[in-house]
Amino acid sequence: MTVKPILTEPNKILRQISKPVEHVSKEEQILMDDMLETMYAANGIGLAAIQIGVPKRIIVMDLSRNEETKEPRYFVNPVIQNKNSEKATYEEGCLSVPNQFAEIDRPSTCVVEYLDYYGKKQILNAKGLLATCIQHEMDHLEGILFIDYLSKLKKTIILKKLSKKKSNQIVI
Ligand code: K1U
Ligand code: ZN
Repeated sequence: MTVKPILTEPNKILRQISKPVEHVSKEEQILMDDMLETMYAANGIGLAAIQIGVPKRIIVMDLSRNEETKEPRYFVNPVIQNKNSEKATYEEGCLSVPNQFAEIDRPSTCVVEYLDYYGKKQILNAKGLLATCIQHEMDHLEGILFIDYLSKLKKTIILKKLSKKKSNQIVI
């Protein structure tokens, strides 16, 4: 398993719409293993393939945040079947928007249909942080970041900070 570099905003690749996976093969399983390793190394709870530059509709998550009792979850071609009209607010972060956090409203529960690590169809009834995280990750598949839900002013401030940080990182 390989830890891959995570793309950060601003980056056009993060704005791509990811493509459905035709068949869950060894290639996709290796990708999911690498994504999980990358997510753990960055102390995240979720990661979409596009965040490591691969435009496939694949997400990994682990909300356990416990070294001993890992609970990895794999989602291939996830589709939301049902969303609650009631909203829940969480302070969200994103490994592609480093060190920035904001309260975002999303449907409080959702039902997601997807293929698992072995290509088997599954249905998830999600609530709480699980519902927030899967919706955040599914946004990545559409090229959407949580900062897109903020006011224009807040988004501009964050993007300026991230651009400045990137230009300071360039070594000549
Ligand atoms: O980059 C990502 O998409 C992963 C992201 C997932 C996420 C966190 C919180 C709410 C929605 C989606 C992260 O893992 S951010 C870093 C993190 O570990 C974290 C931040 C806030 C709460 C819990 C974890
Ligand atoms: Zn994210």
